[in-house]
Amino acid sequence: MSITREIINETKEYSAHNYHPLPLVIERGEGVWVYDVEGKKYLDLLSAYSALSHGHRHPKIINSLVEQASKVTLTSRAFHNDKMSTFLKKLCKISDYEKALPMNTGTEAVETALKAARKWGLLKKGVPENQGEIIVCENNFHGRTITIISFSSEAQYKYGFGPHTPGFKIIPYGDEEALERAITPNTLAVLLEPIQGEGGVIVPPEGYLYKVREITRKHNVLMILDEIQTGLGRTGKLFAYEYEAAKPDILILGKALGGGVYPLSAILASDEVMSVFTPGDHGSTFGGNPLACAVGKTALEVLLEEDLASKAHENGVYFMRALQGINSPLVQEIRGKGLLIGVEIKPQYGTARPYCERLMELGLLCKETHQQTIRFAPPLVITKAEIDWALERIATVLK
Ligand code: IF1
Repeated sequence: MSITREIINETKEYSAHNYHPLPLVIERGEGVWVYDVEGKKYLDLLSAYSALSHGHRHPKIINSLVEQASKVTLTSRAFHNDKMSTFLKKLCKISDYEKALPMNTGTEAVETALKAARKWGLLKKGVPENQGEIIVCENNFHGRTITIISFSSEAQYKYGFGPHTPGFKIIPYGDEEALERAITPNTLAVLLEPIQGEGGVIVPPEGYLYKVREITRKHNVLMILDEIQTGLGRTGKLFAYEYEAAKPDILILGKALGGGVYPLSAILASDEVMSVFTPGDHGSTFGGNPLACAVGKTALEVLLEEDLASKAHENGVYFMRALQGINSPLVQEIRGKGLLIGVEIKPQYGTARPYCERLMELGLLCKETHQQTIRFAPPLVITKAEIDWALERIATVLK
């Protein structure tokens, strides 16, 4: 029996079956390439759902990880450490916010943003306790905790996990009138993604984010943008909100913030909003740990030094144009921005999964999202030559 089969069997034996992975076992990663236990090489077009924007094991980021690991890795927030403030200062300067609150996973950062909005509603907007409402969009994906799946529109994410958390209202994505109609005097915030990743790489109509910003400002409602997937260069700008001058009241970051080597997330907000948190209100064992902050600071430096946002813009345009150029009869639509691209397969040609399996055989790793869409999200360090290598194989499968 092959070592791949052995490891997959052992995984089936001892791991919960909460995923359905492609049948390959990765043992090493370098830049945009990964190698399986049989020594086969693959081009990573998923980047761990956009957490590997810097590529696998970026030398400067690994260097920071190793260097900090030789000093101190964890202090808890019961004491200060010498890495958190410099990281948060850099993060605030880059994103133009006054304050940051560091967490670990994206889900935790989303929960932190929701708590900030609820307490802001009570203390600053004067909405009576437990009456506050937060508006979210259909087809959202913001994480997997019980509160967050309570406002998912995906039945599978909710089934069996009730009772669900109250206080949320779901409206259609991309429809600012629906938002205007949904706002009441008890509305605290609207939470949305600039582009819906898991939803199938759904890009909203031009001007939508700007109108959301206008409407929320008019009604004294917080705009919260989840840029865990779209942020940090992925869509061709540092933050996707920059396309429409729709700077949110709370910006949520994660994934690539940890440089692909360590879980790191954060929310960014004004002093006014962040001041709702007083000592002891909220926290986390690993939040703001020196190892994560050392890695995070280097991840931000590499992001700017290598201008990964411009690369994502330029290579994204190139990649999408070339995909259009294949003129595949199987393709319903090609959507996306920068290097966050979705290729929707027409239903009569089946679901996206078999195409991902075929692409894997040709050495390309990607993942389907919501049945019909193949998501291409390579590391932002990918070169045109590597994109061409991928396009040859994609054309073969999509012909
Ligand atoms: C899974 C999806 C992507 C996210 C946005 C918050 C989070 C995510 C916009 C939570 C995380 C991951 C989670 C992972 C698969 C992947 C995913 F398919 F689930 F939806 F990327 F699209 N906001 N997305 O995309 O961050 O706690 O995971 O760090 O749960 O299967 P996290």
